[in-house]
Amino acid sequence: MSLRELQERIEHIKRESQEALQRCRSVKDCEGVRVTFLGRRGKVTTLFEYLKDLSGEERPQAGRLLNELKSHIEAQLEARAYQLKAQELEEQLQKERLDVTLPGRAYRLGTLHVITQTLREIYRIFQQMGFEVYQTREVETDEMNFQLLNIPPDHPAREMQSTFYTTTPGVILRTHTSPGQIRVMRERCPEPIRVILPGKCYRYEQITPRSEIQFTQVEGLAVGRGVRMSDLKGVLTEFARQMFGPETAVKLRGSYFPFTEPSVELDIRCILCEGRGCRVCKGTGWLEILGAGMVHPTVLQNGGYDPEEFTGFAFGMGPERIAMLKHRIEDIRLFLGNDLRFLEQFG
Ligand code: FA5
Repeated sequence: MSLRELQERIEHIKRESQEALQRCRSVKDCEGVRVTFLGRRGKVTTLFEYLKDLSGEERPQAGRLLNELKSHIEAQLEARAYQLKAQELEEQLQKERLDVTLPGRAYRLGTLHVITQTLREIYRIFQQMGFEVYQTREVETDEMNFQLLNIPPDHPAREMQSTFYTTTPGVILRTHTSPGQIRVMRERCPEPIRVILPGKCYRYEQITPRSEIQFTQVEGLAVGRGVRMSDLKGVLTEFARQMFGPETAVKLRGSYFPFTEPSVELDIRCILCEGRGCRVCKGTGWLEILGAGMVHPTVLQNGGYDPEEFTGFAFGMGPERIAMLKHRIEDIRLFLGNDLRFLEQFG
């Protein structure tokens, strides 16, 4: 082959390779073009074999032209492959399109149970008045739950709190949080005390819209020198106003508990009818929210305090009844009924 013929072949291959690259639809196709032209048996590679047919003067020029052709095709290949790769990526992105403006899936968070919320509100109010939260046990002894609170075995007051017994004699589920009074007094004596004792209580009772067999109570106890009934009244009035609103009217009504003397119950003016009388307050205009009184001297003594020197007040309330009044819930059984339609209202 003459130099001239070689030059023509080079021009031809250049065009041919260019056209082949234009036909490429993928990076893989480009690889095919590379093999056709630059592979070991490729069209450019085989052209180098003709160099030996040329004269000594022509050979360097022909060699240069062939090398240029090789570089040219390599560069074209690279450019086309790059272009196709970008195109493939673009197509892939289009196909797997992700719309980041779509709203995310809502993550369903649970909420605190309405009784937990009520308890926390009660803690907040009493903590502001200097009361500390003191937790005691739910499984109690008959002695703590009754006897040390001035309720001996044959006392008629036991009838008011029907008891769940365990198989262990003398061990019961507490019927109220008051046994915590004895426990905290025995632990703190002779220090002054200002605590609230929250927790679950159990009574073997008929379940009704107002009574459950498991419910919550929050007990309060203050012991010190010179603690008076007026202190109790002040604390409870403040509590009622914070819980039910600043305009809430309260009334202490004489009552009876074996572990307090005198004993009272706290009524608030009916928050539904504002005292005019309705179904909830049974026409009286008042709602009972807790029991309270001055700690009985015998109970103080059982706690280790000398009743000649110390006095105290105590109160006990039911957060379920408070939540029922606040949120106008008509049936206590809803609290433990696990009906989400009810529970979700207190989010
Ligand atoms: C007592 O349990 C006294 N220990 C309260 C007390 C403490 C008085 C300290 C004086 C000094 P009572 O049985 O009334 O009292 O219960 C107190 C509150 O617990 C009630 O007002 C009510 O809100 C709640 N309660 C009682 N029994 C049930 C029940 N079965 N279901 C739901 N709540 C109840």
